[in-house]
Amino acid sequence: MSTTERTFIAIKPDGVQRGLVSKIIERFEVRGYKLVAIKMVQPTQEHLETHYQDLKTKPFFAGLIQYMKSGPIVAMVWEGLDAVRQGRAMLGATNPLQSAPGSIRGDFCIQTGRNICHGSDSVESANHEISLWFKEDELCSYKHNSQNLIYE
Ligand code: IDP
Ligand code: MG
Repeated sequence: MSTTERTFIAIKPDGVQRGLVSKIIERFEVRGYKLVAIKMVQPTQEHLETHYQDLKTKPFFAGLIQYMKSGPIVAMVWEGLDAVRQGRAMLGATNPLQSAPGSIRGDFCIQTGRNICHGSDSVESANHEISLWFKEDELCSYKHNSQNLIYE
Protein backbone atom coordinates (compact mmCIF):
# COMPACT_ATOMS: atom_id res chain seq x y z
CA MET A 1 0.00 0.00 0.00
CA SER A 2 1.47 3.30 -1.05
CA THR A 3 -0.03 6.66 -0.27
CA THR A 4 2.64 8.27 -2.46
CA GLU A 5 1.53 6.88 -5.82
CA ARG A 6 1.42 9.64 -8.40
CA THR A 7 -0.61 10.11 -11.55
CA PHE A 8 -0.55 12.60 -14.36
CA ILE A 9 -3.92 14.28 -14.92
CA ALA A 10 -4.50 16.91 -17.60
CA ILE A 11 -7.44 19.15 -18.42
CA LYS A 12 -7.58 19.22 -22.22
CA PRO A 13 -8.18 22.41 -24.26
CA ASP A 14 -11.98 21.86 -24.35
CA GLY A 15 -12.07 21.46 -20.56
CA VAL A 16 -10.18 24.73 -20.15
CA GLN A 17 -12.31 26.60 -22.70
CA ARG A 18 -15.55 25.31 -21.17
CA GLY A 19 -14.61 26.65 -17.76
CA LEU A 20 -14.25 23.24 -16.12
CA VAL A 21 -10.77 23.73 -14.60
CA SER A 22 -11.95 24.42 -11.06
CA LYS A 23 -14.56 21.63 -11.11
CA ILE A 24 -12.04 19.02 -12.24
CA ILE A 25 -9.43 20.13 -9.71
CA GLU A 26 -12.08 20.13 -7.00
CA ARG A 27 -12.96 16.46 -7.60
CA PHE A 28 -9.39 15.40 -6.78
CA GLU A 29 -8.97 17.92 -3.97
CA VAL A 30 -12.12 17.05 -2.04
CA ARG A 31 -11.58 13.34 -2.49
CA GLY A 32 -8.33 13.70 -0.54
CA TYR A 33 -5.65 13.52 -3.20
CA LYS A 34 -2.63 15.77 -2.80
CA LEU A 35 -1.69 18.21 -5.54
CA VAL A 36 2.01 17.87 -6.23
CA ALA A 37 2.40 19.93 -9.41
CA ILE A 38 0.23 22.12 -11.64
CA LYS A 39 0.81 24.39 -14.63
CA MET A 40 -0.92 25.74 -17.71
CA VAL A 41 0.89 24.86 -20.93
CA GLN A 42 0.45 25.23 -24.67
CA PRO A 43 2.21 22.04 -25.77
CA THR A 44 4.00 21.69 -29.10
CA GLN A 45 3.03 19.17 -31.77
CA GLU A 46 6.21 17.22 -31.03
CA HIS A 47 5.49 17.07 -27.30
CA LEU A 48 1.94 15.82 -27.94
CA GLU A 49 3.14 13.23 -30.45
CA THR A 50 5.52 11.90 -27.78
CA HIS A 51 2.77 11.91 -25.14
CA TYR A 52 0.43 9.95 -27.42
CA GLN A 53 3.12 7.87 -29.18
CA ASP A 54 1.26 4.60 -28.45
CA LEU A 55 -1.66 5.83 -30.55
CA LYS A 56 0.27 6.98 -33.61
CA THR A 57 -1.12 4.27 -35.90
CA LYS A 58 -4.74 5.06 -34.98
CA PRO A 59 -6.95 6.72 -37.60
CA PHE A 60 -7.88 9.50 -35.15
CA PHE A 61 -4.24 10.34 -34.27
CA ALA A 62 -3.88 13.47 -36.44
CA GLY A 63 -7.22 14.82 -35.23
CA LEU A 64 -6.28 14.06 -31.63
CA ILE A 65 -3.05 16.05 -31.93
CA GLN A 66 -4.91 18.97 -33.59
CA TYR A 67 -7.47 18.95 -30.78
CA MET A 68 -4.82 18.82 -28.07
CA LYS A 69 -2.91 21.67 -29.75
CA SER A 70 -5.98 23.90 -30.04
CA GLY A 71 -5.43 25.75 -26.75
CA PRO A 72 -3.81 25.65 -23.36
CA ILE A 73 -3.92 22.57 -21.19
CA VAL A 74 -3.78 22.35 -17.40
CA ALA A 75 -1.19 19.71 -16.48
CA MET A 76 -1.19 18.27 -12.95
CA VAL A 77 0.30 15.59 -10.76
CA TRP A 78 -1.90 14.16 -8.02
CA GLU A 79 -0.61 11.89 -5.27
CA GLY A 80 -2.30 9.37 -2.97
CA LEU A 81 -3.40 5.78 -2.48
CA ASP A 82 -4.18 4.13 -5.82
CA ALA A 83 -3.91 7.53 -7.52
CA VAL A 84 -3.56 5.98 -10.99
CA ARG A 85 -6.50 3.56 -10.87
CA GLN A 86 -8.69 5.83 -8.83
CA GLY A 87 -7.80 8.76 -11.11
CA ARG A 88 -8.97 6.77 -14.13
CA ALA A 89 -12.19 5.82 -12.33
CA MET A 90 -12.80 9.46 -11.43
CA LEU A 91 -12.32 10.54 -15.07
CA GLY A 92 -14.64 7.81 -16.35
CA ALA A 93 -14.45 5.70 -19.51
CA THR A 94 -12.72 7.12 -22.61
CA ASN A 95 -16.05 7.18 -24.47
CA PRO A 96 -18.43 9.40 -22.46
CA LEU A 97 -21.32 7.19 -23.57
CA GLN A 98 -19.81 4.55 -21.28
CA SER A 99 -18.64 6.96 -18.54
CA ALA A 100 -20.72 6.49 -15.42
CA PRO A 101 -22.71 9.51 -14.23
CA GLY A 102 -20.75 10.90 -11.29
CA SER A 103 -17.45 10.56 -13.14
CA ILE A 104 -15.91 13.68 -14.66
CA ARG A 105 -16.50 12.61 -18.26
CA GLY A 106 -19.86 11.12 -17.30
CA ASP A 107 -20.96 14.51 -15.97
CA PHE A 108 -19.34 17.04 -18.29
CA CYS A 109 -18.91 15.72 -21.84
CA ILE A 110 -20.59 13.76 -24.61
CA GLN A 111 -18.10 12.58 -27.27
CA THR A 112 -14.82 10.60 -27.19
CA GLY A 113 -13.01 13.14 -29.36
CA ARG A 114 -13.85 15.96 -26.90
CA ASN A 115 -13.57 14.16 -23.59
CA ILE A 116 -12.02 17.07 -21.62
CA CYS A 117 -9.43 15.26 -19.52
CA HIS A 118 -6.52 12.85 -19.50
CA GLY A 119 -5.28 10.44 -16.85
CA SER A 120 -2.37 7.98 -16.84
CA ASP A 121 -3.41 4.35 -17.37
CA SER A 122 -0.70 2.60 -15.30
CA VAL A 123 1.95 3.44 -12.72
CA GLU A 124 4.59 2.95 -15.40
CA SER A 125 2.94 5.34 -17.85
CA ALA A 126 2.29 7.81 -15.01
CA ASN A 127 6.01 7.95 -14.24
CA HIS A 128 6.79 8.39 -17.91
CA GLU A 129 4.15 11.10 -18.41
CA ILE A 130 5.13 12.99 -15.23
CA SER A 131 8.73 13.21 -16.44
CA LEU A 132 7.58 14.23 -19.91
CA TRP A 133 5.44 17.13 -18.63
CA PHE A 134 7.32 18.26 -15.50
CA LYS A 135 10.88 18.92 -14.46
CA GLU A 136 11.94 17.34 -11.17
CA ASP A 137 12.01 20.73 -9.40
CA GLU A 138 8.39 21.45 -10.41
CA LEU A 139 7.17 18.55 -8.23
CA CYS A 140 6.50 19.70 -4.66
CA SER A 141 7.17 17.42 -1.71
CA TYR A 142 5.17 18.32 1.36
CA LYS A 143 3.01 16.66 4.01
CA HIS A 144 -0.71 17.05 3.49
CA ASN A 145 -2.28 18.53 6.63
CA SER A 146 -5.16 16.04 6.34
CA GLN A 147 -2.91 12.99 5.84
CA ASN A 148 -3.97 11.44 9.17
CA LEU A 149 -7.65 12.10 8.50
CA ILE A 150 -7.65 10.62 5.01
CA TYR A 151 -5.60 7.51 5.77
CA GLU A 152 -5.87 5.17 8.78
P1 IDP B 1 -7.81 7.58 -22.54
O1 IDP B 1 -7.66 9.06 -22.71
O2 IDP B 1 -9.09 7.25 -21.81
O3 IDP B 1 -6.60 6.93 -21.92
P2 IDP B 1 -6.93 6.50 -25.10
O4 IDP B 1 -7.42 5.26 -25.74
O5 IDP B 1 -5.54 6.49 -24.52
O6 IDP B 1 -8.01 6.93 -24.00
O7 IDP B 1 -7.04 7.66 -26.17
C1 IDP B 1 -6.49 8.91 -25.93
C2 IDP B 1 -7.46 9.97 -26.36
O8 IDP B 1 -7.64 9.89 -27.77
C3 IDP B 1 -8.86 9.86 -25.78
O9 IDP B 1 -8.97 10.40 -24.48
C4 IDP B 1 -9.65 10.65 -26.79
O10 IDP B 1 -9.50 12.06 -26.59
C5 IDP B 1 -8.95 10.28 -28.10
N1 IDP B 1 -9.64 9.17 -28.77
C6 IDP B 1 -9.60 7.86 -28.42
N2 IDP B 1 -10.36 7.13 -29.25
C7 IDP B 1 -10.88 7.99 -30.14
C8 IDP B 1 -11.76 7.85 -31.27
O11 IDP B 1 -12.21 6.75 -31.62
N3 IDP B 1 -12.08 8.99 -31.95
C9 IDP B 1 -11.60 10.21 -31.60
N4 IDP B 1 -10.78 10.39 -30.56
C10 IDP B 1 -10.42 9.30 -29.83
MG1 MG C 1 -4.68 6.67 -22.67
